[in-house]
Amino acid sequence: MLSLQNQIVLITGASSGIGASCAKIFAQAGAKLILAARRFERLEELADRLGKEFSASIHLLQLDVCDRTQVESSLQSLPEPWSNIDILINNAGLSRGLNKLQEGSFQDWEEMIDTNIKGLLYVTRYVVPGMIDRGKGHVVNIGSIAAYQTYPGGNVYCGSKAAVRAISEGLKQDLLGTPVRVTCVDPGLVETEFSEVRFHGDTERAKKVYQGLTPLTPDDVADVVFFCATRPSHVNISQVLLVPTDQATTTLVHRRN
Ligand code: NDP
Ligand code: 8X3
Repeated sequence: MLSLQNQIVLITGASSGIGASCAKIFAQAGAKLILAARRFERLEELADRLGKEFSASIHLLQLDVCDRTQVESSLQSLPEPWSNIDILINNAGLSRGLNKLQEGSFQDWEEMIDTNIKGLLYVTRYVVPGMIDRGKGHVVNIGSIAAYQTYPGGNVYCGSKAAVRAISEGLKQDLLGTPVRVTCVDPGLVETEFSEVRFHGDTERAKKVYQGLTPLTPDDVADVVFFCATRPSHVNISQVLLVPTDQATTTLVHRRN
């Protein structure tokens, strides 16, 4: 495993799924982690595990990325050794509902847009200027296959991930001439709490999403994020689309039952 000793990595949405797996792989490589999410007790449990397993150095932030004032104050009041963020993993995100647009819930729409688009923008806006000043940095955005292919009922979620794709491209263009890299990692089906959140806690419906196929694991995605973040500084992996072998498009999947 490559060493990331003394690298500071901020991961949003680290309390579950892909974010928690990213925390594990970067901790294993010796990075110092800032783990952010709303569920603080989850972060504490994760930090405890990673501390025991890898002697990881971890700073926790209870943070709702939708709250711009909170994002600003949390990031601007980071204690000195933690403020020089080298790698930002914008992972916090969610889907809510799978309704036809004409029957959609305003609250679900706002939650997705506020988290997946505006939250990502707020965190990026407060972190990237420091990267430019220090002449070093990497932003990894977790997008989705949903950015490329809209599926029925996916309307606003797919739109939010298409925005992440466009914003990642825009940031890369705006950072041209600086050493700061931008990567968008776009996974297909990954079994996490994602579908439980989408279906507002309906675990039976959530399980069916992955039934009969072998989905990606959050560790599979973290592996890719880690690979992108550990290339030589002249190499920028701009986009990665990774899907389960059982998935060809958002809607074309192979199920064995
Ligand atoms: P999980 O539901 O397991 O994890 C989502 C994470 O985002 C949690 O840690 C949650 O923490 C955090 N989060 C949600 N809202 C906020 C908020 N307002 N402020 C801070 N943190 C927040 O799902 P995944 O791990 O699957 O999702 C991670 C990312 O991957 C998302 O952006 C998702 O869109 C994307 N993705 C997922 C795929 C999948 O199939 N699972 C495929 C493609 C992309 P907390 O609730 O504690 O705040
Ligand atoms: C998550 C993957 O296909 O459920 O972004 O939208 S999908």
